[in-house]
Amino acid sequence: MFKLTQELAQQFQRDGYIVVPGLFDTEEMDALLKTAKADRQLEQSAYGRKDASGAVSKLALWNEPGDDLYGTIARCERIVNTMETLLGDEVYHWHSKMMLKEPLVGGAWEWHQDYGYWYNMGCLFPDMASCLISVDRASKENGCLQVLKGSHKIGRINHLASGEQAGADMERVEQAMQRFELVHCETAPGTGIFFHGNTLHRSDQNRSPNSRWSLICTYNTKHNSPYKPSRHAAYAPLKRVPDSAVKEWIGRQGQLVGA
Ligand SMILES: O=C(O)CCC(=O)C(=O)O
Repeated sequence: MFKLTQELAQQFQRDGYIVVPGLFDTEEMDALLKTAKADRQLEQSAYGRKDASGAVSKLALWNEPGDDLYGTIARCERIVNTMETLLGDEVYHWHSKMMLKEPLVGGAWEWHQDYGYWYNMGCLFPDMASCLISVDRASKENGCLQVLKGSHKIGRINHLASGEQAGADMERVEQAMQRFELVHCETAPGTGIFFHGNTLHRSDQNRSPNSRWSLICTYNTKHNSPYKPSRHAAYAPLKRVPDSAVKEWIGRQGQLVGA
C-alpha cells in the first residue's frame, strides 16, 4: 500500500504536485469503473460547464463522503494521511467530484487554480489540495490533466469568467508558461495525482473515441475552515477508514450479488 516518502513530500512542496502510479490496484479500479459507469444517479446529477469555445465539460459533485465506494475511497488512509503530511494539518473532506470527459465531445477545463474558486468561499489560506484518481486511462488524446510544474509558488492569481468556467488571468498564465514546465499527466487507471490548490492546471477537449473519467477528492485543512457560509463544508472530523475498507466494500457487493 502506498506510503508517502520524504522525497515525494519534498517533491510536492517543490513542484506543487506528485504522481503516484498504482495508488489503487486493478481490482479496486475495475470496481470503481464498473460502479461509476452503471451509476444512474451520478449520471443524472451531472451538470455541464462550457469551456471558452462552447464545448461542455461534465461533472457530478458532492460534499458528503458516504459509505459508498466513492466515499470509502475519499476517506481511506492512503489519501487522507498523505494529504495531512502534505498540508501539515488535520484535513477534512471539502468535496469530491467525478469528471466525465466524454468521447468526441468532452469539453476543456481552462487554466485555473482551484484556490481561485475557493478563495471566494471564505478560505483564508491556500492550504487545500486534491487527489485526482484516473478511472479511465488518461492521455493527451482524451484530455489528460496538465499542470505547470512549480506554479503553486506564484500565489493566487485573479480569476475571470471564461465560458461558464472561471479561468486564471491569462496575462499571468502566459508569463507563468514561460517560466514553468508544462507537464501532461498521462496516467493509467488507479494512478493518483496529488496537487496543491494553487497549482495552475487545465485539460484539453476530448476528441478521441475514449472517455476520460476521473474521481477528484478534495480536502481542506482544519485551520482553514471557511469564515463564512459556503457551498462546501465547514470543518467536521473526517471519518477515515483503513485502506482495506475499499476491498471490503467490493467484497460486500460480491456477497450481495451472490446472495
Ligand atoms: O478533470 C480535469 O480535466 C480538470 C479538473 C480540474 O481542473 C479541477 O477539478 O479543478
